[in-house]
Amino acid sequence: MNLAEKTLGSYLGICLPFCKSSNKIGSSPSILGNHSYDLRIVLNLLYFLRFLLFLCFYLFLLLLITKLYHLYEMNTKEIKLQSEKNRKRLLEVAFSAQAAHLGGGLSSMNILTALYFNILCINPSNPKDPTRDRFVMSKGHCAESLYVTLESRGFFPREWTDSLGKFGSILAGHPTIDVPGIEVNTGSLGHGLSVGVGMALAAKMNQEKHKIFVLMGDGEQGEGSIYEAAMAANHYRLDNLIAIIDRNGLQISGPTEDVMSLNSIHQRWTALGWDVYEMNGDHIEEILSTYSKVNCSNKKPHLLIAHTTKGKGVSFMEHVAEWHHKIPSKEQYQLAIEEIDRRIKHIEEDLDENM
Ligand SMILES: Cc1ncc(C[n+]2csc(CCOP(=O)(O)OP(=O)(O)O)c2C)c(N)n1
Ligand SMILES: [Mg+2]
Repeated sequence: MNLAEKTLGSYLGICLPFCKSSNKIGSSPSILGNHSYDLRIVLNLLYFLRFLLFLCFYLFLLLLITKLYHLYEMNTKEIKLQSEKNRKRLLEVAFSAQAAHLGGGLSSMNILTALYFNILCINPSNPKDPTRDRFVMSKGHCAESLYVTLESRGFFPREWTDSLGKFGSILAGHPTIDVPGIEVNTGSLGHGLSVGVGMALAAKMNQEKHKIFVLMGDGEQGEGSIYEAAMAANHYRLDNLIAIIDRNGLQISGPTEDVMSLNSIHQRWTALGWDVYEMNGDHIEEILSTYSKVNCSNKKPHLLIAHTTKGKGVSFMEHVAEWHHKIPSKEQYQLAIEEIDRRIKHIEEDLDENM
């Protein structure tokens, strides 16, 4: 055996753990006989080719994973962009109607966009599809944020949202079932979860696979009926029910802890038998990754506590209680739009670069 064969043999021995006889190449002439060097070289070449083939396969896998991750990232950025566009639209319709709940609408915008553009299984061209996931906007005072989300997802035309606050508009100040995509009339706080429990129980009884999502406010947590619903959800093991609390720390008149302290929402709901998660609701990535951990067959209802910022996305509205229901002046409105436009431009440029 010459040096070249030895080197190639040991090289293949190291690089080809999957080649059963690679460690014997070049060191055991008995396998092939003494005068079969040519055959051995052919065999070595074949092993080498096999090595190349595996290498290509691994490289291809790596490429595929990178591509999928890139697609995931793009998807997240596109949802972020949509959320910013919806924030802008919310301000437009609020300013034109001279009415809206901006603070809580802005804090829940990322949650709504993540739900409607990624999580919910829905069909805007067939809003009553029996297999659809159900969404209940229990914090119904933030109707305008739901309307702009439904508009952007194609449930109804832009003109409907433009008519908000005008005589004869189909869109009322609180959600009603007259509007395609809206499942329940809400606005009186504390009722959404009870309705959601009923929907989840009905789905279980009918052996239907859809899920029920309920979005509540943190101030809303002062409503006692929520805890009756929470107990029933645990009793009936409604693992098809996902409740979300927009934990923005403020309610109508000030901090939730001053108005009616909540202490640990996490411990409270865990004690009620729920499967509880906490996430940064201002981050689309975290909303999506937290939701991906939810196991909808663990016999427990799920609660996602979304830590958010009331007034998120408009600096002068953030963490300020009065923006719960206040409408900006013309100057404030322009400032807010400029701020959101800057972010939209930034995300769009980022998306263009990565195309
Ligand atoms: C039963 C009931 N009581 C009072 C109100 C008046 N109200 C409207 S919004 C609101 C505060 C809600 O605060 P929160 O749940 O924290 O909502 P967000 O901060 O997300 O806007 C109150 C008390 C109501 N809509 N329903
Ligand atoms: Mg709140």
